[in-house]
Amino acid sequence: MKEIFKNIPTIKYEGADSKNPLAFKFYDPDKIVLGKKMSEHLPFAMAWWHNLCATGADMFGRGTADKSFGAKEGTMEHAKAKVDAGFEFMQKLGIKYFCFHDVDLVPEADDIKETNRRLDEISDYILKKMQGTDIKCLWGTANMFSNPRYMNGAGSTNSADVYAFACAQVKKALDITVKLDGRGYVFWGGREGYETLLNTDVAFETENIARLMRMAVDYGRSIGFKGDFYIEPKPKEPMKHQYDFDASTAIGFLKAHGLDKDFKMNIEANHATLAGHSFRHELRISAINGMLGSIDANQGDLLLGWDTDEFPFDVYEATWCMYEVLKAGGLTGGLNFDAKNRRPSYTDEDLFAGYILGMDTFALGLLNAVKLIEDGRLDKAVEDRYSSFRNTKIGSKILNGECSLKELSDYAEKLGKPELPSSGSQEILQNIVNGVLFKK
Ligand code: XUL
Ligand code: CO
Repeated sequence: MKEIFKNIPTIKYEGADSKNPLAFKFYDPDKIVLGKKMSEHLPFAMAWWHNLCATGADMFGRGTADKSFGAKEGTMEHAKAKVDAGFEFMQKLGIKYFCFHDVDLVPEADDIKETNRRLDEISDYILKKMQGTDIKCLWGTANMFSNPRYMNGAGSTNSADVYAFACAQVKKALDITVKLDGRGYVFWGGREGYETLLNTDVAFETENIARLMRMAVDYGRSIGFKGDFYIEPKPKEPMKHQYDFDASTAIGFLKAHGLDKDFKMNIEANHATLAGHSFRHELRISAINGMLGSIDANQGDLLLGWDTDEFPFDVYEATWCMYEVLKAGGLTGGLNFDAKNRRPSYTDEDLFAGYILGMDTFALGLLNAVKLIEDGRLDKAVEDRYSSFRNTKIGSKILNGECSLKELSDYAEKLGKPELPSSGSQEILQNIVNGVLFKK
């Protein structure tokens, strides 16, 4: 097999003192952390779309990066060259998983029968590539937002024929995901939302989305898919309002439609901040509902109001992410870098450097989270903060559901005036965090 990234060696762990831009400084895959290899805590995945397809084009200019990989774009030779490039990339970085949309893999034809034939051909090719490696599929999905037919969404479309096409794409993407033994299947809302309520029947559209998901679950289980389905919440962009606004909204939707046993959340950092939440908030809401499945690891720019999909660089954010993940007992999914190089970073070296940055940032996040958990003071502070519910008679009665509103009212009247709650101690806790993280 011809080497594609000829100037890039296999990326190794060299430690924090290394000045080599093509080496890991913190990600040491075999290092044991809390009894598990770092690589097991951090199941990193490559996103086919950003890494092998996107060239840096934006609405003001065409791409800057060459992703032809020696083949003519729009051909099956190119589709295969992308597979070769992707596997070489993952092997050089020691990445064990990949994620894809159907049309990341092959150029979409005018007729869906031909697109599906191409998908069969490329998935045979990928399957062959996977043999003899330890590379696996994290999740697959169908792109139901790029083609003009999805201008009004897929499940939320007003056209029954377009709805049928969306179902056809989901069916095929599930077939391919199962064929590649994927751990999960993702629904990102795409254009499932609306531009104006003047022309929109929200109840109708959300029922139709649920119907599509129910059919996907039934079909997936019928062909032996044992993994999780995921919703990837996002509040806006491309639509003004998207139905899967955030984790709470998506979880409520799943419960209302009886889909919560088959679905979990795929939380993306940049989507969380677009929803006006922290990444950590979205992870916590998912975790307390038993629905923290997988993560799209990236970050946004707080000065920009859109989905910039940057590589993770913020070590505090990665620390809180891994804190939540460890507390939740790990991920059944993985950490997919739904991230792209900035437009002026267009070289092969930049492509690898983005992943090295993301992997090192998450390795630091993991090590930091372990330090904070082992220190124990944050846990203790949270526990102590609610102690009045455990250490007093009235508190325990409330927790056990043994009080009526009337009894509590009588209790309050007897008391006359409660003491103020204990201090929130936020600044003390923040000092503890820095003390633990930056201890020499
Ligand atoms: C878009 C986004 C998607 C999903 C998969 O904002 O995050 O790439 O991850 O459809
Ligand atoms: Co994403």
